Amino acid sequence: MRTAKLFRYQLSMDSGVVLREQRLTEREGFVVVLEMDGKTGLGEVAPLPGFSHESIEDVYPQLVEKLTFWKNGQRFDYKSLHPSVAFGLSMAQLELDKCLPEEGCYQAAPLCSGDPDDLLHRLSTMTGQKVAKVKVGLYEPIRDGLIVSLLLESIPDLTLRLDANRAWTAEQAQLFAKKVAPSLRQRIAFVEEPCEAPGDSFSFAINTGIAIAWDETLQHAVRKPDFKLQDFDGAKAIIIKPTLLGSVQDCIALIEAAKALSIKPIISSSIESTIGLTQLARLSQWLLPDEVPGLDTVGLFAEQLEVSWPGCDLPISKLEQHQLVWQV
Ligand code: OSB
Ligand code: MG
Repeated sequence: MRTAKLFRYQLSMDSGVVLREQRLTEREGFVVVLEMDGKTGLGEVAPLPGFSHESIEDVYPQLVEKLTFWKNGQRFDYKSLHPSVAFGLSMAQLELDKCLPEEGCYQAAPLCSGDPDDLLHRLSTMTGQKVAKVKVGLYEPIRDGLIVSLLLESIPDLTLRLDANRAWTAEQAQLFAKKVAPSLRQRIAFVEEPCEAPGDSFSFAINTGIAIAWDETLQHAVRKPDFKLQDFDGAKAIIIKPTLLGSVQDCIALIEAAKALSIKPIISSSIESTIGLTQLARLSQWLLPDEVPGLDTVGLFAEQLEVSWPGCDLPISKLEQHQLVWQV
């Protein structure tokens, strides 16, 4: 006996969350609940406005169609689905099949988008590998360079991941690099997407010796039919955001391809609720046990959904309190 339910959730965000110059006051998405032979699998389908190409309205008919097929005994086929739908359905199926190990990596790289004192405080309580992520490109590149140097000099065992979200011109990226002494540059694990043009990001890496990672460039490229990861081997790392990329199987294939090219894959959040976020933590622990994932986004919310992120004391709203929009 198979049943499928589709919930539509709305979660309030912490007040100051800004994405692509837009304030995000509320996060919306669907949660799929599959039940079969007393087992349950959950999957989150939550296109991220400004990042996903599909909208929340686009995903609903695909979900209803695929869940109807599933109810009738068919297997999911993830080809030609919106990435967020492929991710959510494949995750629900994986959980139903008990193929997603329980253990998760909840030690996400702490995210800092302004106050270095706040980050210093959080890092002082961190055990193990000290990795943090700092958003750059929001202020003057020289100021970013000075803050990065200050952090690296204050904490000798700290490694930083920086994310510029393509904010810099080639010249601005150069101004940033000039403020970071060459002896400190290896402790920048990578800068995600320093420049608007991927070619400029690549030149930045060559000229400064500071490694780069592809995020937007990768999310964009995987949509093309002739995509080959080999074409992106100028980067030290790739940021894997399953909600923007597709099924768990596609993510695994990309991780394997990256490993073969000695590119570090990093599983990261697209601001999923705690349902999707804890599954990403489990996926990361399973596939990349030695890598700290980029999942420090629970703090952007004002509430958790159904399950708790370890150590997070935000209130939890239960799935049943949200709208059950469809079931079969
Ligand atoms: O800028 O990389 C981004 C989340 C949603 C959309 C865009 C971004 C992010 C993150 C996730 O930064 C957290 C992380 O990668 O550590
Ligand atoms: Mg990024």
